[in-house]
Amino acid sequence: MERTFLMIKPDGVQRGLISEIIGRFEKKGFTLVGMKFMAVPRELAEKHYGVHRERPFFAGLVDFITSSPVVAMVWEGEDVIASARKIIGATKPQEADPGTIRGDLGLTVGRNIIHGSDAPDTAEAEIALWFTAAELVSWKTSATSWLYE
Ligand code: DAT
Ligand code: MG
Repeated sequence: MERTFLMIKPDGVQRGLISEIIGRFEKKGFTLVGMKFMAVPRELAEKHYGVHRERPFFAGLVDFITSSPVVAMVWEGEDVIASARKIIGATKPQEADPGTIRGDLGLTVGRNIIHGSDAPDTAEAEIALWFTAAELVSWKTSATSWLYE
């Protein structure tokens, strides 16, 4: 089973979208294996977005992510990394399809509501960056046989 790292950003929390967003992944059938509501230390935000360090929007992005609490989560399921990216939608909400989180709920790239890992290697690194092994719970929903053949 694959795992991915998702984070409801400060705008999603401030706008009261936590349950709306979590509900989409729950209803899809994915399994929550870790979750914490937290203020993001600057060093963690800089590490998380390290790949964008040289981009002109980096400082603003780190300011934004550290400006207000986030919901950091790990979700599990078949193809959850790519599937969650589809549920999230394109980086720019103006380009995100209706039906996606960003397409339905967002307006601008700097306030695009949620982060999702983009590949298996980044998912593994981001899960390790945000969670300790003890903070992740391995469990199986009783709906498993109704979700998977
Ligand atoms: P994604 O979050 O879809 O993986 P990304 O990794 O390219 O997108 O960028 C990380 C975040 O940085 C993105 O969610 C919002 C911000 N960002 C990206 N491109 C931007 C831009 N051109 N201007 C402002 N912020 C940007
Ligand atoms: Mg990204």
